[in-house]
Amino acid sequence: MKYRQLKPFPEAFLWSGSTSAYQVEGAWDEDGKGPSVIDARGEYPAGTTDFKVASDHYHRFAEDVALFKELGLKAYRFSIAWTRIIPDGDGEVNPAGVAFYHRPIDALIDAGIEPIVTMYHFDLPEALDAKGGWTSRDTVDAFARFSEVLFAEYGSKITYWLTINEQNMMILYGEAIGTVKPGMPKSAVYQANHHMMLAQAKANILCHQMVPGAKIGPAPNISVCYPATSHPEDVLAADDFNAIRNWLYLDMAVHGRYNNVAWAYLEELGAAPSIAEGDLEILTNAKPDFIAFNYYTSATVGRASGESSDAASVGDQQIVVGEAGVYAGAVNPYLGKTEFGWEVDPIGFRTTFRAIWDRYQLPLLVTENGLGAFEKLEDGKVHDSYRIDYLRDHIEQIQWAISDGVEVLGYSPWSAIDLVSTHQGSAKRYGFIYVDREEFDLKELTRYRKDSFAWYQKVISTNGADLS
Ligand code: BGP
Repeated sequence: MKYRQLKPFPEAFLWSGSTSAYQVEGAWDEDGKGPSVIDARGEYPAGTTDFKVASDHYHRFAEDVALFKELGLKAYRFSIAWTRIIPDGDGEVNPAGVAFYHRPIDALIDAGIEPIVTMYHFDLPEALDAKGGWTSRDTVDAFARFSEVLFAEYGSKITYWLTINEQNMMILYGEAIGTVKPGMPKSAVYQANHHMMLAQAKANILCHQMVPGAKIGPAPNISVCYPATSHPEDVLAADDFNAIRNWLYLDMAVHGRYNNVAWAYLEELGAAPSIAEGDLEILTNAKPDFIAFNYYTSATVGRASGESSDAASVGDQQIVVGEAGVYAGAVNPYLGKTEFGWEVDPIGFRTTFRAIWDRYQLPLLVTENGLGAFEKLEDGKVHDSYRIDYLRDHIEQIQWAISDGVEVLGYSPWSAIDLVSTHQGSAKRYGFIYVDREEFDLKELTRYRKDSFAWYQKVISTNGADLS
């Protein structure tokens, strides 16, 4: 439906930008930080580097926050590395790590920027992984304790908390991300998933007990899934994939129960997790204040033929990998693609807003959305008109969603500043700010404003009224 009159963005709309600790900070072993599974990730895609220096934000946060202020950000979403706070995940708290995060948080607050904290963004402490990681129930308690430290330490400064970034992607594409060991059986993967859900629920409950006024929510990657055709079996396959990819995670986070279709799928797979006494009570007692979600593109699937060839080889988090007998990944012929093969679907963004709002009626916060591209600095400039187009097209759809009656708290595009991509190293850039480094040559790591910087600055200063 098109409206002649669009509703404006709310006055308090959080125009934001996003990063995560391991992708932006560097200083991977400084000041007592322990190794995470990402640091320990042995194999990187050919030609890419690791996250040891990243964008060196750890040492340059003051300069970066000054740039965010100039950009006009109302909020900034970043993650706290568990391994800085508790280097081995469940042992001693590291005072230097705790002290560190006070500095960027204070700098943000001084700059009038609302800090939005992700508590866990893919970087599980390696020491916990060595003890079974999320397949062990002990990791649930370790996360709950970590969350207590965060709430006690930063609760007076942080209003918006995100529990776990893209839990669904860690489960579905964990081997590619580096959070699931190659060959781990599905039963173990979904037991780990159950434990993450419990950990999230415990953190949610603790947050409400410890920090009056704080708001906390999950942050999965949610995209509507289209059927490849109107064939009823394709429609059913899309419905299945929506349940397995999206609603499994949000039904649990919001209502504390397993989605019935997803549960039936897990039983069929022999991967239904064991649920201990008391788990369901914890899960239902957790009440998120909002739903955060990451959106890059929609997904399209068709019916599975039942052959193993339905399962494409490992893709990444935005390229659907089919599953034999369940659904087959399909290409949407109506959508263009980025240089990295991700389809671009702004209207799917609006449809996704509607779908989440319809199901849960909780305010929505977009915590990632953006365009990865190869970029070159020329005379100190990056002319990223393609990024401006991508972001404009998506911001327009937020306004359509708002006009549909969806409550939207804010928009945090990926990424505030260039950082190391999860899959393709430093060559794949997303930021408004260019960081001058190559894959293997760190150069000076000097910051430059891209064309999209001035554009987003104008968008924010007009509260979304001028997207030109
Ligand atoms: C999301 C992750 C981010 C980021 C982004 C872009 O799944 O939450 O950490 O990496 O995707 O992905 P990539 O870096 O692979 O292009």
